[in-house]
Amino acid sequence: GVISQIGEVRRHLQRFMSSYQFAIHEVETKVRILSEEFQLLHLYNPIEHVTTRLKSPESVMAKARKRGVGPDTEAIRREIRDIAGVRVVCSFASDVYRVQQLLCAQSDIELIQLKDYIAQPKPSGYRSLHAIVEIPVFLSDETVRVPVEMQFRTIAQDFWASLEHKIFYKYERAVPDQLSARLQEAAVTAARLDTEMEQLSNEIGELGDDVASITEDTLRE
Ligand code: 0O2
Repeated sequence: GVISQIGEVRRHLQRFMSSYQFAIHEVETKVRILSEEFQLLHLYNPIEHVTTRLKSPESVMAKARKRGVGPDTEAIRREIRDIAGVRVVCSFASDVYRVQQLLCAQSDIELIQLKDYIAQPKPSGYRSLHAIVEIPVFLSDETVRVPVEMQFRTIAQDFWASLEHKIFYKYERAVPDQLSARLQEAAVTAARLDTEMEQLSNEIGELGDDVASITEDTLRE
């Protein structure tokens, strides 16, 4: 009857959403392993912190509707690739690229798309490196390839983005011009701080050097 049909749809949706939660666990573990290994081996950790988020089924459906994607989970899996999100916040701008390269060089990760909003900031002033990756999730009866949206950014970029995000929602996406202009300026200031901090750390030496050579070694293998 209808009740059992509803039950089945619900189980299907639960299974679908849990594959994204599992993908988040996989990617988060990878980042944590890199982070702990750096700490152990090199007494330097390029990763400040990691956060994750899973889109709610409601906002997945809302996005699908907006994009004209049919309600079937296969189309959604194909078209909506930010259901699972992992954000990696690094100390320095160069670490952002190195950590992204190290992760995406892992043999079970496939890089689907890379968007460099650090080299080309968004009009808002937003800076981050975005990667859509696909990772296999091994379930009891099948293996599914699950897309995960990864954002790599510096502490300063993260600080800026979190405030901008709050303002954006507070004004319901219609931020007054003057405020937008100040946010853009603040983004430039944050970028300048990143450059200065990186130069300082390079001048002190040691920091970062190890990471650079490790990245090269790993990527050569
Ligand atoms: P939330 O609330 O963080 O989840 P799409 O995501 O496919 O609709 P696009 O252009 O492919 O659009 O994605 P994009 O712009 O590469 O990345 C989207 C995510 O990046 C956003 O997710 C934000 O997390 C972040 N982002 C992009 N632009 C900005 C910005 O100007 N300011 C801030 N603070 N964050 C930004 P969501 O789902 O939009 O929001």
